[in-house]
Amino acid sequence: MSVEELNLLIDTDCLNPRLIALIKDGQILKSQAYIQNNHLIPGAIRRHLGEGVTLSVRALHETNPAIAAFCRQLADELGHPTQANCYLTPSGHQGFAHHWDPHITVIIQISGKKTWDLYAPMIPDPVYPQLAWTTVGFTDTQRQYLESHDPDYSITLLPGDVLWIPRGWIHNPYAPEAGAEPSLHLTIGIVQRTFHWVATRLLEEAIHDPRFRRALPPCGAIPAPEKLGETWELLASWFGSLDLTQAAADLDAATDPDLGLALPAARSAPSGLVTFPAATSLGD
Ligand SMILES: O=C(O)CCC(=O)C(=O)O
Repeated sequence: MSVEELNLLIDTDCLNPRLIALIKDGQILKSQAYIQNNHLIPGAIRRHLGEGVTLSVRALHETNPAIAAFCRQLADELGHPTQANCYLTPSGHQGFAHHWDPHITVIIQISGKKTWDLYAPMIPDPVYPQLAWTTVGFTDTQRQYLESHDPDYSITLLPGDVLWIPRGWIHNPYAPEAGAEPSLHLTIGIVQRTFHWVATRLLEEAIHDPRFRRALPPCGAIPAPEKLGETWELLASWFGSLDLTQAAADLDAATDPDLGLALPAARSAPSGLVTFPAATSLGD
C-alpha cells in the first residue's frame, strides 16, 4: 500500500464505503458526509482530506492481496489472528485522539511522519468487552490525567519505522509539521485470546444444562450468599463433567471474535493462549 495507490483509489472513488472511516480531532464523521444511497459521494473523500480529515481504510487483510498474505503469514508465525487498517492524515492534523485498543497494534509508517504520544495502560491487558472508549470515552478523571500529564513516551515515526504498541497502551497520534507531506501508516492488529475469552465461551455452554436454568427464589435480585455457594458448587460439578477434549476442539473451532480476521493456519494445533489444558480436571 503506497500513497500513490491510495490516491488512485480516492480520486477514482473506488474505495468501498463500508470499509472506510473519516476522523478528525478524535471524532468519527457521520457517514452522510461521504455516502449517499450506499455509494461514495464523488470527490467527497478528497474534499474532506483537504479539510484535515484522516481517512482510515479498514480490513486491508481482506482486500489487498499483499497485505492479506503478510497478515496470514504473521498470524501463522504468532499463532494469533491479525487484521490490517491504514490511516492517511494530512500533515498538521489529527484523526483519533487518546484511546487504547484491546489488541496489540504494530504501526508501520509508510510515508510522511506521525508522532505517537504513549501513556501506560489505565486498564492492564484490557479485553474487547472493556472497549468502553468507543461509546462512553474516558472518564473525566482519566481525561484530566491525560491532558495534564506528559506522555510516558513520544515517538515520531518516519517512513520504514515500526512501532509495537502493547494491548491497552493509550496512544494519541498526530501528523506534525503542517505543510509537509501527508502521513500514511499501516496498522496491524494482533488479537490475543485470553483466559477470559475461554471462560466466557465455556460458560455460554452452561445454558444447555437445565440445572443452570432453574429460577432463584423470589427474594430480590441479589441471591443470598448461600445461593452463590450453590452456584459455585454447580459450576464445579459442571466443569468436572465436561469432556475437555471436545471442549478444547469446540473452542479451537470458535470463530465469533475472529470474524473478519486473518486466522493462523494451524488451528488444529493451537499455540500459546489458545490451548486448553485437555488433561486437567477442574473438579471431582
Ligand atoms: O492515526 C490515527 O488517527 C489513529 C491511528 C491508530 O489509532 C492506530 O493506528 O491504531
